[in-house]
Amino acid sequence: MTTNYRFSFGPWNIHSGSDPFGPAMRDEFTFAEKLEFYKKLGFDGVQFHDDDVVTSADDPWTKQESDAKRVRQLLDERGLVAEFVAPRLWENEMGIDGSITSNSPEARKYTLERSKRAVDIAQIIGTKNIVLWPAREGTYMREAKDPVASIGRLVEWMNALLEYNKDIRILGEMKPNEPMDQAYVPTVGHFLGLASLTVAPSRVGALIESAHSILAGLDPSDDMAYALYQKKLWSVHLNDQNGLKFDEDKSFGVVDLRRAFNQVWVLERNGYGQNGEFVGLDVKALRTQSKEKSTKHLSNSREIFLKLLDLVRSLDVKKVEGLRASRDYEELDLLIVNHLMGK
Ligand code: GLO
Ligand code: MG
Repeated sequence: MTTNYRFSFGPWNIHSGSDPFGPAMRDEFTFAEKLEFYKKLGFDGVQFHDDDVVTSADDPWTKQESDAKRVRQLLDERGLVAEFVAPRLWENEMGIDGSITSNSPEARKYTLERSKRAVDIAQIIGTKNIVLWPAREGTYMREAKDPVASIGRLVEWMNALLEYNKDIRILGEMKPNEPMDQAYVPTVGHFLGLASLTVAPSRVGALIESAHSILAGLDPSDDMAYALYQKKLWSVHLNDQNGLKFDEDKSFGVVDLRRAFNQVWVLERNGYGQNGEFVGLDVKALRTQSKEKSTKHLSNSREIFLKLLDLVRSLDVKKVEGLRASRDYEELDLLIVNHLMGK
């Protein structure tokens, strides 16, 4: 069965170019303008934070509900679908020291209430997927929190949401660092270990971002394979990363083509996308781009994915198997590199 891949990104992936060291370099497109780009660039899925959907996640529920219904209408009118909602727990001052793992009972209460509203928002805009990127669930210094209690709090948070709505699925998007020095659940392996301790392990899976695996010193395609084997790879954030530095969110494949090829290979060969999973691209336009040219990172990433897909599909599998059997990995190296070079 040939997979017809569907692509997604979030409104934050079209942005004004500010970074921790300098202000915006281009005007922000409005949300309505951003929505118009999706189909034009070849995308069908929209990823959301809770407050990408509603004006403020702290507004009274009646206001949030009408905002969410309006967004649902905008999506329906454009033939777009919501892929997931992620509560943006790391920007509110309540989450200054983490949200789920905060030492403050008040902050944890806020977090749970807000997360339940994110579930309600997801229901209105038509998705069952709740993404947990636990941005500040870690420490800058080890002594700041109780590390064992923190793991328990993450499980309790998942249990509360899984019980709150029996239809939702939780997708953990793990990242080893940034903004924190050390995250408590740094990799997909750690997260899927916790998934099995929840009240509904079958509704807990993963979203794997290439850069996050790389920052953990791991190969993204192997991380994806680990989740695929468990039938728990429910979304991806493809992008690229030049070594172990800050999360660069470069266009997919622009740093290491072979590493990107291997991600497409593992996805394609294991039926990713056949149950409606999206190919998400969590990429950022370079700060130097002009406003008119600030969506190229999205179309380029999609194009690179599709070209690598052609290469995966045209690779001589028999040859690969023969070289595996004869353990001639030097020849296999050359085969792959030649294939990537179109030789
Ligand atoms: C940052 C993450 C972030 C998430 C997004 C959705 O490193 O990749 O962009 O993907 O907030 O959870
Ligand atoms: Mg991401």
